[in-house]
Amino acid sequence: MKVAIFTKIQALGTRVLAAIGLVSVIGTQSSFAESLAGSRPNILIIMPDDIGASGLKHLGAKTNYAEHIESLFEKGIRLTDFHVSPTCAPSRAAMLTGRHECYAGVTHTINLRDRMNPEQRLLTHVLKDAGYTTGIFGKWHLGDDDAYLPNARGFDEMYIHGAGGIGQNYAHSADFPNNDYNNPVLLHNDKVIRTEGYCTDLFFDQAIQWITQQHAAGKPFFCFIPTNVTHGPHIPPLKDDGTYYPREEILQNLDANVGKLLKELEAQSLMEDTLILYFADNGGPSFGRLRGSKTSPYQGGSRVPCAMYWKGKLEGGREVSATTAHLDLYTTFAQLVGKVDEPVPGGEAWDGRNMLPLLESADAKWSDRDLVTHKTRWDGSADENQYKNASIRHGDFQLVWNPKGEVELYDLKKDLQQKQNIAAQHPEIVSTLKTTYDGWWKDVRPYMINDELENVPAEHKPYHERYRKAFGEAAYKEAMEKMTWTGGKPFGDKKKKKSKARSAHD
Ligand SMILES: [Ca+2]
Repeated sequence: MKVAIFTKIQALGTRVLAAIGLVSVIGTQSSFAESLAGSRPNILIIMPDDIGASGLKHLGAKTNYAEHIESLFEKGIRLTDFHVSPTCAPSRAAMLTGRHECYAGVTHTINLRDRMNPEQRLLTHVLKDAGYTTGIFGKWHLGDDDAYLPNARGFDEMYIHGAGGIGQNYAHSADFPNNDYNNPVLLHNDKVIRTEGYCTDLFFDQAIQWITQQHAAGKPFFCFIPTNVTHGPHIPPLKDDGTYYPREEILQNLDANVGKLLKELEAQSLMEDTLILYFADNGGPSFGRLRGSKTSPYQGGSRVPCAMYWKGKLEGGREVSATTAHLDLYTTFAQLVGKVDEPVPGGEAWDGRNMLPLLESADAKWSDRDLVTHKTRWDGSADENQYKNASIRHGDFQLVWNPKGEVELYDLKKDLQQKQNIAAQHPEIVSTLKTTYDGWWKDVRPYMINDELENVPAEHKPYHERYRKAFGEAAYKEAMEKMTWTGGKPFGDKKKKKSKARSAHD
């Protein structure tokens, strides 16, 4: 069956590639080494929010706030053309489903359009079927109602904040009222809990405790740590004297937590049995290397640092320049944990692939692929936005529809920063890529189940209801009176209005 899956991917890839005439390298089944398939390591993903290349000296950061994170890139495999979605909820949906996020109905980060289709089979289900135990510590952002929470979506353990960030308060996407990065109220499985400590410390400490328990019980685990930092507002840890550390401490604190986790894995002799992934959830600071950032259809919106470290198993310090993506993790992990019969979600040329061959061998062949990016988050109808803030990649070429809907073409091999629009010189490539994109849109459009929702209430805040039920009406009323838009201190209190602050970390 394993052969059948690979053969299907290759056949699809070959057919599409041949059709558009942009073939560069085509892999064959016989060239794939498969020594990692079925090796069943623990899997650990650290995915900070909006972090981009912050703190990473090898990608141009001027100051080193991230020595432990950087060490993963030094000791592990660096994927230099790894892509995620341009914003938060979409990236999570694509990673968990192995397909573009629109197939899961996720077309926004708020407005109930961040709710991942509850019918969808997820990566967590694959892993659980393979005997893994699964835990999430941090930011979920794929629906706040009970039926959408991680515990209902294949996670055995859940220790999370609500909505898209601690303290967020949109009409249909709200965290616990007046929540803060320091001493946050969190949802721990079926309990609403008050905590003491800084959010990132809490998420990592809980993850370490959980990992220790799983290890003691002899269970292979999937541990997902999607932190809310470094998304805005940028609220740093609180000192004992009631003042705050500098804003840079947010990243230093994150790095210290990564260091603490790595040290703990080493102490428990888990390093040789654990595949560790680190990547940003969407585009962010790139120090001028890439055009655009979060929400952008250009490379800066989706191309993010990604390291994969597995002590003794993956060749350290090697770069993988093949075009890879978060939507490859579903099928890659299915193979890794021995679920070799797991169907490839979708199975189209624009869907996820098994990237194990790239991890196993520097000589692995990897055919060019169709990779679609869309900002989503549109106002108005989906169809009005088919050709806005979108792009399709194949090989070195990326076709972009800018915010005005104008067509641009870039050769990334010659022009990674996307300064030279060569659409006029290559009408045949524009036409071929557009045809593929149109096929993708036609295929995915019926899956956008959260667009055109009917009878949407003016407000919908499940975390407010949980707070009220847990702590009573008086406590809820008090929290509501104190709450600012951001819900955070000190920046929320000072601004008293919607914050548009973006990460300024370098
Ligand atoms: Ca994000």
